[in-house]
Amino acid sequence: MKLDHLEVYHLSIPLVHPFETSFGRVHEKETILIRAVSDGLAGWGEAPAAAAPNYGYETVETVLHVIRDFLAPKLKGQEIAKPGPISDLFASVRGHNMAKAGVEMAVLDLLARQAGRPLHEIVGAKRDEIPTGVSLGIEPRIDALLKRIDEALAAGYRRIKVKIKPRADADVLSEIRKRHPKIPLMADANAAYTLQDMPTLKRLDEFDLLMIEQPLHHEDLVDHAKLQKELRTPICLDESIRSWEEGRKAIELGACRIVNIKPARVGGPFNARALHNICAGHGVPVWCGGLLETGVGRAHNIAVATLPNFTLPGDISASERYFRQDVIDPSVTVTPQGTIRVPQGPGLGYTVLEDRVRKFAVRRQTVLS
Ligand code: OSB
Ligand code: MG
Repeated sequence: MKLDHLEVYHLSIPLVHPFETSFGRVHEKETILIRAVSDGLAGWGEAPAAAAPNYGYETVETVLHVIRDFLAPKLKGQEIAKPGPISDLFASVRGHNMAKAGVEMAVLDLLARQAGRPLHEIVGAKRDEIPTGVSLGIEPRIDALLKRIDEALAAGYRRIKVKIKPRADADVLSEIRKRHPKIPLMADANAAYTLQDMPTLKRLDEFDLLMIEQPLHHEDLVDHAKLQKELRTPICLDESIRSWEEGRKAIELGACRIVNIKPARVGGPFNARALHNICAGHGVPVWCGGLLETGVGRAHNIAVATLPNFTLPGDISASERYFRQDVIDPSVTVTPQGTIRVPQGPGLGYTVLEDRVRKFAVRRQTVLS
């Protein structure tokens, strides 16, 4: 298979509810969708970078630049025989994992549709259903957060994750535990602490959290290992793990006991699978994180999350929690049991609504033709 056409859409979609983390608050999701075409069939991928380089250094601008000027030229005239880690072709481009992931996803969806097979049969495993949870942003008022927790529990979600930051941590968790002493609960700090905050971080042990996600610097492993020795609560790494090699090093150092796998963060679904396998080999459980993706990225995440070592409920929640209108049909829904049914149709298993994509697109560019 050779690509006839590759195009990139920059979308801006209003969020149903603003999302606040330790690094800031967003009211809309900016993202890049990639459409790959061969023989009249299209495949879709997503590079869910944001407008600003807060979670990672990539932004919608850098994704567009890197795909257009460096990745797309490598695909020109290239024969792609079968689904696989297309990001190998991009090895000479350092970093920019989200850009690489978005292209790999689009090509993978296209090949899967050509073969008439669902994505999860190619990059994941045979599974009908995956358990899932929610990630709740920081709220200016604790009552608002407690209400959102109640709603998520009533909807069936199996695990609650809340964002924390210095001075909005132990008190918040204490209020949650007063109301819900037993629910599966975790906290994500998005790199907001340092080892100087050891007393605060040690206090979090009293809340029986499933884990604390990325407490320290976004590229750190060594200090996380020091911290893990002092904590009863397992550390889960997100930002710090950008490849399966880093996953291996983190585990060998004792920097974490759990890994959040985001296919976009690690350069695509096949790198995500390699990271999953390394973790499985070390007995380290994983779960699938998210980056407020549209249905396109969400469907790719669902496929990867069917792999057997995704034993913990992740952050893949229903489309309606994020967007009034998603770009796929049907939108992603969650059962009253807190699971997502894995779609069985070819490729993503959802129809990409191209008129919706155009509606939310602020920019569109052909990068290969
Ligand atoms: O750290 O997991 C994170 C959203 C944006 C950037 C970083 C993170 C998140 C989330 C939400 O926690 C995940 C989601 O619901 O898609
Ligand atoms: Mg995180």
